[in-house]
Amino acid sequence: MDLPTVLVTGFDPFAGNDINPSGELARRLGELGHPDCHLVADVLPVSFTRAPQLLAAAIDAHQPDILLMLGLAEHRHALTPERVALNLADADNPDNDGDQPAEAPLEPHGPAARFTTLPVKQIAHAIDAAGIPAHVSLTAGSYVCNAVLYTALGIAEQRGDHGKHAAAGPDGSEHHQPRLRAGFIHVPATPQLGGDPRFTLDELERGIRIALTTILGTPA
Ligand code: PCA
Repeated sequence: MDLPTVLVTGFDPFAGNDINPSGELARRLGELGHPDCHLVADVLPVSFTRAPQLLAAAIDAHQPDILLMLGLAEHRHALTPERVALNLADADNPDNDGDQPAEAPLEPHGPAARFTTLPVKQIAHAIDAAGIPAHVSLTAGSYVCNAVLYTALGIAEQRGDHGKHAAAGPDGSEHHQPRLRAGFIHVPATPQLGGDPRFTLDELERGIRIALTTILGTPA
């Protein structure tokens, strides 16, 4: 049986930090892999314009069955799978391109919100049960992480929710795209960033591996 393809993404450092644990985790998982899937990884720029574009290109290139995006939420004290992405760009700080949108829609004609298609409660319970603080977060905020989640869920909707289906290719031919299950987990600051000493990169990696195992173990 073919193993499912999982795309894990993280982000570059931002807001004056030298590192972003989400990018480090994506790189690490891409190098080490996971026994139950074909794991590919990408690190996205913290840019309202470029991150959604590069994410869409990575989805096109890898055709994943599952997309797990990671980002840093410096002031949270747990791993937090996100329930909802909002059609809103409202930044307290400029992104890495110097853009700072205020109260702007991400897609002028898009829905107000899109819901993740990952089992967020099961993910949070499984991580928490392994001794790593985790809980479901209602929204991914209104910065770049929310923007990529909103974009990804829009792409996933276009692929349909009913398993493999035919889609017309650019040349009019039909090809099959796998259903895409997509979601986002914010990770807390590591000790290097002044975070809780418990949240070492190793421990965050353990938590994300539990999330992957949980996702892979739930039906598509
Ligand atoms: N966290 C930011 C953007 C990049 C990241 O790692 C966010 O929560 O939107």
